[in-house]
Amino acid sequence: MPFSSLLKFPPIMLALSLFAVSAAHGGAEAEGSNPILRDTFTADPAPLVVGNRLYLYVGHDEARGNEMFTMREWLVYSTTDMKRWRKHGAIMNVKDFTWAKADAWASQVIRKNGRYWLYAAVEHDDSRPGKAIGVAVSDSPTGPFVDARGSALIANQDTPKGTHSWEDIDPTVLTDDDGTTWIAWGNRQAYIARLKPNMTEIDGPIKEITPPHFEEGPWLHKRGKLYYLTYASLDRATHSDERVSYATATSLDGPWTYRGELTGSAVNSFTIHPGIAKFRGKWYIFLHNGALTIGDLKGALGRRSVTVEHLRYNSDGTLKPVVQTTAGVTQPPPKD
Ligand code: FUB
Repeated sequence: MPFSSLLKFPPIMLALSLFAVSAAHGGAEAEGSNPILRDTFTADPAPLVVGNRLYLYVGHDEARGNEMFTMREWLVYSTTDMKRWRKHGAIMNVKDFTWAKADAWASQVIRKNGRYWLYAAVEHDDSRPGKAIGVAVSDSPTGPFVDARGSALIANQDTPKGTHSWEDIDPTVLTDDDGTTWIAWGNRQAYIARLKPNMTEIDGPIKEITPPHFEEGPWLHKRGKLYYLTYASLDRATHSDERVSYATATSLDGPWTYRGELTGSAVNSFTIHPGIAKFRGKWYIFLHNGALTIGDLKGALGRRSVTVEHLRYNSDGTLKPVVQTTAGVTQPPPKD
């Protein structure tokens, strides 16, 4: 809002609107503290840096009562300073994939050839039962996105050795230095494949790359010559909620070397879902938890909220443990 328009409002209204902003961040907490998005419940964060702006794609958690996940659409927010977040609204509804019947689950958007490509997990209709991955495209990072092929890019039947019908979820996409784009995804089984340059077809075989304790939510990124596969893990022998673990490789094809756990579990949430980006020279890891209350709706399995923490590397390329905090990135990274 420009300063000139503020002059139209009497002082009491100005005071109330400033209070609303500060109340939205919990009063005493610094702007940008965790959870970073507080206007609604959000999950499965997927950052994308475009110039001086970081876009954050999320699923919209709308569960009521004890519903598990009620997710119909994907939303996008953006920031230039990692403190103040601008809401851009919905970029696509699951109904826009006409072959899908429900579940706007985890997504990621990448930019290629000047366009923005959204890869997203949904529930396929009964013609190809099970979870599936769709691809949509837009000329703007804030959408709207439209289905780019009119059918699933990956359906349950494309991974016949998988153990269950919801294994084909949570796509993550990475364009390598040679220009080829790869997609990885999975639940309990993790897969990777190359995409054709048109971004809407798989190119060649689908390879299974399941690392130890892999549950879901893979995220691919590269730093220097090293590739990272960061994911929601569940060591059923010791934990009842997901944590984040990671593996590294010198080639996307593998072999992947397991590097252990990166985080503990999220507050009040069975799931945790990593998304990683380098922005203005610093590395960040986005996660979600169930800590937020909005009105009379308490955080829960299906009412999650996105958070962010600093991501730090050791000199050998391994990652330093990430502690989930309320201050998040409003504080400098911890000293070693
Ligand atoms: O948000 C729905 C599902 O929960 C995602 O696809 C998983 O990664 C988990 O966060």
